[in-house]
Amino acid sequence: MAKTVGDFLFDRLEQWSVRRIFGYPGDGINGIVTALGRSGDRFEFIQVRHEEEAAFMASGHAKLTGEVGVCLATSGPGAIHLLNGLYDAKLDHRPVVAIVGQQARASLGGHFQQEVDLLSLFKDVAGDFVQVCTAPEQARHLIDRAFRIAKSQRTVTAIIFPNDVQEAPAAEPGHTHGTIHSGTDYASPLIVPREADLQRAADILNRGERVAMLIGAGAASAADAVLATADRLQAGIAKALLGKAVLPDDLPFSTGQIGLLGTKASWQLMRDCDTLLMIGTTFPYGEFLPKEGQAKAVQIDIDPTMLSLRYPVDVALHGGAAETSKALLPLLTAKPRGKWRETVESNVRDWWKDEEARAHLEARPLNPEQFFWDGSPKLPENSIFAVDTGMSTTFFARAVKMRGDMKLAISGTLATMGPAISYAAAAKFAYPDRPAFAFVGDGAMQMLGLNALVTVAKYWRRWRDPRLVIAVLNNRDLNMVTWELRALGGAPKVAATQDLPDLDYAQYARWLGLEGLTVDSAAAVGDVWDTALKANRPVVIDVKADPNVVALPPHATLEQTKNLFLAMARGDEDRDQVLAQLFKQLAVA
Ligand SMILES: Cc1ncc(C[n+]2csc(CCOP(=O)(O)OP(=O)(O)O)c2C)c(N)n1
Ligand SMILES: [Mg+2]
Repeated sequence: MAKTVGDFLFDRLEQWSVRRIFGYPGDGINGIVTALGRSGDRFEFIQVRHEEEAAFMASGHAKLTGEVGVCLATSGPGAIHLLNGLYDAKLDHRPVVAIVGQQARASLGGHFQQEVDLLSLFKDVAGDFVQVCTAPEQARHLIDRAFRIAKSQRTVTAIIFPNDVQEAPAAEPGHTHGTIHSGTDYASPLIVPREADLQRAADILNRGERVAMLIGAGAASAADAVLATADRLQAGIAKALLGKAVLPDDLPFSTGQIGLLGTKASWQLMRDCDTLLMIGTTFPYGEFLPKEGQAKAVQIDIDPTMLSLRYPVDVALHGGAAETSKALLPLLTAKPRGKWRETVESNVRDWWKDEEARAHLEARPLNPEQFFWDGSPKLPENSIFAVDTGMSTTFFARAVKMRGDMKLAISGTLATMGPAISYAAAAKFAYPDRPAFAFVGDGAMQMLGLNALVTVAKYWRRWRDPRLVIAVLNNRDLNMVTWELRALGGAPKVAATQDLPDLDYAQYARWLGLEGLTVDSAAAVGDVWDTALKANRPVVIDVKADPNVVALPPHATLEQTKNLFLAMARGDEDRDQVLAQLFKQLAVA
């Protein structure tokens, strides 16, 4: 049989080194699905429950491997379901290619069933490249460009295939006027700023007496150079959430996370520094950075659109994190160890002491922070973590210490609920020998996690190391937003919007053939971790968490504290428990 455009698509995906495709079928992509069926074992197709999962898995794959993630969905509803996961990848600058179906060319514009204007739908999320394949000859350059643009610009691209084109005979472009002749290679560059600009940056950093560094996910390949720089400048290093795995958390001069879920030591670092060096970060909250004018600043970013955006820097270096930091290093003069570094280190020690005390404050039935703190030293050095949006993010950010070769996927900029189990499952496909962990709120679990768990149940036997531990923070509340209502809005908890139904997540896991555990007391935390880490299949731990454990920002402002008390005074239904927890915490810090 002559090759169809669908067959050609898979040949070309293979040339772009694609091995795994996350997706869901529909008659809008029947011509692609049948070609996949003919493609032998060249691809691993991962069937999800919901197309949003497929997009989260593609995004997670890209976040964890650095490769392009690929997702496939049908026309209309399938394409629409992809959107949130695609935005997650786009906003965190990760390469994902979405392949979707469309109605036949002849029916377009006919208000036909499942006909959605997909170019308009994807125009924002895949604004860097989204095209309809209207002729077989077009397939080659649309695929090549979708991949090259996604890779080189670290963004999301999309190709839309009408279903009759999928089944049409494949065709190469002719050698005539107006034909396009594309190819598949892409080699990413090393980008290094000019010597004179590096010198300007070095002059600032050399003059600084109290240097702070802030690193993000963009510094992932630059860990050695970052450490050498910090050593030379006697700097303290704070980490944006997405940069948490870049450096281990036991460095005495690393202040850990920054921001609302960050540490007091990071806040002190930024408050007291006279010089700031930012590398590979788009950390959004300006109020946690030095006040304008307080610090001289240098920034390094491979994406020029992210330069001088959070703090008006004196030198904005467009360059790769590793190669630029390395080029800068010989221009930096070594500072002697002095009071600044000592203060940073003593703040870090104080922070960890307070954090340990906070994690062990009594709560009913269990202080969720303790679950994270006590689990942290038990986690293998090659663990891969996926953290959902909610209080898990805060507790993970503060209480889990990165070590060894740990990796992390989080929805940073979109901060969407729902991706953690999909990220973790994508991790297990990409790194089947490494244990993975998903930390998920009960809201996120009910939103998409219950479905994603079915996907886990379908595939886990393929993983050489079957350990995938899913910890559900069961607080029967959309807790993070409840705290936001209280501390930012001065409003009491609104039960109608915030309360969640209780479910037995452990029982649900067992029902799917997975292991299910429940922990509801401080004394049982160690054992539940040990049991989960020894399991011979994926495990769900139902963590019965106290929703009234306060996670205050590192330096709760007067305004936030006032709001919290106002919310209580206005009749918050959990007032007594919240105040009791709050006073316990205030006694620590
Ligand atoms: C898709 C989506 N919807 C709503 C939100 C707003 N939001 C952020 S955190 C949160 C609460 C999450 O609740 P849960 O998963 O139970 O975690 P918890 O904070 O209770 O630990 C909500 C509703 C969001 N970020 N993403
Ligand atoms: Mg919750």
